[in-house]
Amino acid sequence: MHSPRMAHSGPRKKRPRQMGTQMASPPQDIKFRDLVLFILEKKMGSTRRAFLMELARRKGFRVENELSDSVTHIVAENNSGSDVLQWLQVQNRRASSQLELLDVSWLIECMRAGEPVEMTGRHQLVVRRDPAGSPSPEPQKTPPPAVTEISPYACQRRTTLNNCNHIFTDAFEVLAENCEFRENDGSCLAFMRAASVLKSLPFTIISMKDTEGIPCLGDKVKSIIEEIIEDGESSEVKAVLNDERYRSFKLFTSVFGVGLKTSEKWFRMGFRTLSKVRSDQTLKFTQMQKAGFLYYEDLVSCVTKAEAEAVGVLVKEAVWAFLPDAFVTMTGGFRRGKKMGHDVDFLITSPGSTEEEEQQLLPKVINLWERKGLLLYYDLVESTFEKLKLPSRKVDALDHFQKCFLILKLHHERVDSGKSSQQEGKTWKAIRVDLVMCPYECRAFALLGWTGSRQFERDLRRYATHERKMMLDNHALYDKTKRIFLKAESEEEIFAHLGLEYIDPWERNA
Ligand code: DCT
Ligand code: MG
Repeated sequence: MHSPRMAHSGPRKKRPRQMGTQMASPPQDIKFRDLVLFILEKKMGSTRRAFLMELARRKGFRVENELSDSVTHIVAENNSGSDVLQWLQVQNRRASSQLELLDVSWLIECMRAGEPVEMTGRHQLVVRRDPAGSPSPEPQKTPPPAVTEISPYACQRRTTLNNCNHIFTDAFEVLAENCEFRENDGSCLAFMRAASVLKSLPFTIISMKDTEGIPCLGDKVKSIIEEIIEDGESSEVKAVLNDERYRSFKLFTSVFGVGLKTSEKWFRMGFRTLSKVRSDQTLKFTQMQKAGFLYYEDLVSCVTKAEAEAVGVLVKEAVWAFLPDAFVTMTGGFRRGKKMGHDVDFLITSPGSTEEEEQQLLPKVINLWERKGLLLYYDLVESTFEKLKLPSRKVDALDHFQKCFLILKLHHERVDSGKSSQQEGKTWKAIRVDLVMCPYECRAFALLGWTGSRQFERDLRRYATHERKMMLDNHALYDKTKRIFLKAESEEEIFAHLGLEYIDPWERNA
């Protein structure tokens, strides 16, 4: 559970860090006379103990060097209640109801609050068993709930679509995008990680105190959070939203087929609007960009869940016409429970087909749609997949499966719940669809990879590399220590190989 939050009051200024341990502390005024603390060195170590003692004294707590009779609170780290009781016994001191046995987390919360905080079950050390021959311990206290430390890896957090920190995550996403447009990868990643961790929180940040202990929030990020808490907005975000380069890039990249390079070019040439770009006679457009302009209105209006389902029916009809045993799974954002998407992603795999049948499927499907007049654009990318190749080391690597990026014509009558944003007289909507064909043995890895989110995938790979000495990509998982490929039939098995708790797709909206 989260500690009670206080309204943020004081002016925004950087507090001086008061953490030096080198200087001997001058005598401090004792503010809280009812408490006399003693910090146990056992398992904590003398350096950390000295640091905590000094910090607590600075904050006005009375901290004893020795265990005297006046001590009311014993603070320990990595010790159970029984451990502390045993230690007390050696010191010839009896446990009593006057003596509180507390975990260091209580002291740390007091340090943050600048005053004693309430002692709850999670702070109080539990005496599990009566140590042989020891005096009867105090009645058992309620066991602490599992410590909920937030992992710096998105794959160890559950992130549903219930984002209660939109006001912050929207800001960081704008800043991340701006950094991406300026090819400032380091800052881009920092802002994306900040947005991602805030999305996983079960509470709204309302004061800076709430940000304590949350990973991935650097000083820069914190100063922006502080500004939003106090002013309701960030001046930096406001400036970015008004920035010419940001606005132009945002506009240009909203066209299917236009990436950073093209945006940069158009921006340098002085273009600021799409209509000027479109009507320019000197510019050359790729097939993809031509399709992007042609179906621009439909494609920017996003795909609804009902439209995605209707596309799913189309895809299954076509795939099963050629490979009746194939599995067709909707992946991407819709598998994570999103109600809207920029495209619809499908993973196709067939247990019974030969390599050649597998390779022929997507061309056949495209051909069928072409004959039916449903194909508005397609780009078929042939597989470059090699079975024995090690997984890629890159966290953002593309995979090597055969795939097809399409724009399909979806007739309104095929969409359940009636009309999608209909234009006068137009009976269909252009929809972006990605189809991926993968060998049956790879299906769990491909499904995990294509379900996203991108941040979740990046952190899965980063976690595999840095915490497990393994390599994970959309095709396979390789254990570098054992030098073997780890097989998996399901996503659950991949999480298990990685030693991770299973995270359901709707909890991967990192
Ligand atoms: N992906 C991948 N390799 C790619 C492209 C995507 O592994 N070359 C993964 C990452 C997320 C997932 O596939 C789906 O990608 P998108 O459709 O881009 O993202 P989305 O989460 O479905 O979001 P949107 O709603 O915008 O489609
Ligand atoms: Mg998608």
